[in-house]
Amino acid sequence: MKGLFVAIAFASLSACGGGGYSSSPPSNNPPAGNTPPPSNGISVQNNLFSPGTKTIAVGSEVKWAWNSCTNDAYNGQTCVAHSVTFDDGATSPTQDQGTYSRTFTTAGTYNYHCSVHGAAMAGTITVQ
Ligand SMILES: [Cu+2]
Repeated sequence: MKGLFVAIAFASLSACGGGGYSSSPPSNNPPAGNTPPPSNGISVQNNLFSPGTKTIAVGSEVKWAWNSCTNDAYNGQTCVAHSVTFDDGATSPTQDQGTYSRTFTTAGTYNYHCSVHGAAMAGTITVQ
């Protein structure tokens, strides 16, 4: 995953004319703490899960990727902590960066929410 960030950074520099130096303010670059949403995965944002509902086949793994960092005015970034916490007790850590994966081996409806933001930040996985 680190290599992808390097590739993105290099592409950004190239877009500015190359030369290894960019005069663009860091606020034009994607925050380094974010993880690009995985293919067929779910992005953890401020303050929602995208997509919020998902239907998968029994045995499938779902991956959540945190994209809760925003650039600030001081060349840094601010990242907000969230979790993926299921009603059945399974949970990710409360974290502001990274990923979480869960494999669903039994058909059913799995409701989850963010332990920080409660019912206002919730999602559902339907396994069939
Ligand atoms: Cu949250």
